[in-house]
Amino acid sequence: MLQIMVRAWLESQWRPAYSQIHSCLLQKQVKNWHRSLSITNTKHSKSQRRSCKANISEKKLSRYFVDHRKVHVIGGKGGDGIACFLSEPRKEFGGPSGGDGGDGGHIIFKVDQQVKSLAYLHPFYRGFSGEKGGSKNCYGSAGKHRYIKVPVGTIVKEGSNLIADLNHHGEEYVAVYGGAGGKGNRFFLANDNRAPTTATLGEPGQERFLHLELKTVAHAGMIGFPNAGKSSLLRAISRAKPAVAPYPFTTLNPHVGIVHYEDYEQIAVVDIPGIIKGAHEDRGLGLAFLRHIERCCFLLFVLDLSVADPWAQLEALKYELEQYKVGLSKIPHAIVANKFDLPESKNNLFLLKEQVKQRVIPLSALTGENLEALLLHLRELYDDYLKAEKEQARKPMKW
Ligand SMILES: Nc1nc2c(ncn2[C@@H]2O[C@H](COP(=O)(O)OP(=O)(O)OP(=O)(O)O)[C@@H](O)[C@H]2O)c(=O)[nH]1
Ligand SMILES: [Mg+2]
Repeated sequence: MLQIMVRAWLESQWRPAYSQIHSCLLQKQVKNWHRSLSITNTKHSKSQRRSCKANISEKKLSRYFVDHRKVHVIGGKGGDGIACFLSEPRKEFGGPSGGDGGDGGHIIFKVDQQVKSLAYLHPFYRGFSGEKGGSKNCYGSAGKHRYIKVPVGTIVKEGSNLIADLNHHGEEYVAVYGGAGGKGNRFFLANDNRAPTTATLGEPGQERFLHLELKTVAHAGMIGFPNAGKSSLLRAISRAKPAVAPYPFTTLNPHVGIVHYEDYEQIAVVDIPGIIKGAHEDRGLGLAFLRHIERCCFLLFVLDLSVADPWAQLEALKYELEQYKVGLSKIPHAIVANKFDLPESKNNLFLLKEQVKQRVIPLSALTGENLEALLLHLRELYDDYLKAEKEQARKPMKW
């Protein structure tokens, strides 16, 4: 009602000659008046605003995404035992009554699926110490255990020895034990020594220098040359939003996307930065990122059909994988020929099929052409993986 009155008043003020020029302005004014006058509508207009998260740039993301860290950990020190004697009315010589110190707290790595990187880990952790013992045989309380959250897929190494492989949410690994608490003089009471004055100190906690590495856990890993369209493909089949641009090395960090199927099965696909010929000699971004596909159950080789000799890309990729880890290129895989929408791709596909014996899936991540074939093949690979795990009585990785 108020709005109508305001509008009528404004319209009476302004002559129709100006109305065309000022109609926009007028509407804005009315809107603003209306906003300042109506509280409920202001609230409503705020809620209409889209609250979408701004994408973090790849360079910024590199700061947050840390996949290896050196950590120095020391367990909590045990509390000291004390030496004292009880003496109270009617019990003047009550005997030794020094209590034991509490044990120091451990430091425990605990897997949390909400944590995605090792960036939040500090270089040094010290466990909580136990309290020292008290008089009247009171024991000191033990130090609390300190939990450090790590992402799924973290491996813990000491020197070159692998000591823990943390793969499931909630899994724990005791990195260092806290020291044992010292003994109070009550502990040393014996028949031949009725008044011991000995009490021992708490032991220091265990100390270790550990190296944590994150190996992203996903079912499928996408491998390809820079600009082959890996990120575009991940955007097309999942809700992940890796950056896409027409220059090489757009992707600088691994990105995981989840492909959903009608029967609620979910397949995790990881897109890692592009690999070039000679990456094992540290060319391009090197092979360090291959640690993120080491655990993948199957691979997707993404080839760019618009370049001449796309099979040379495939051979180079397989060679680089073998240089990183023998046998890595032989795990189950699919060959995806991207950019099928481009005119030169038709002929290249024909030549590629002649060179490669395996099935090639031509598709276009840009137009979405033939994506269903990839999704179906991905599911076949996933079902084979489930079957193999079942036969070996192992728990398959589920998302
Ligand atoms: N015509 C056409 N262009 C595509 C297709 N897929 C990707 N592109 C383009 O290719 C360029 C590179 O795509 P990206 O998805 O960033 O490639 P990438 O493999 O992730 O590259 P890096 O992150 O550098 O390794 C972009 O300009 C895309 O628009 C496709 O199917 N057809
Ligand atoms: Mg990319």
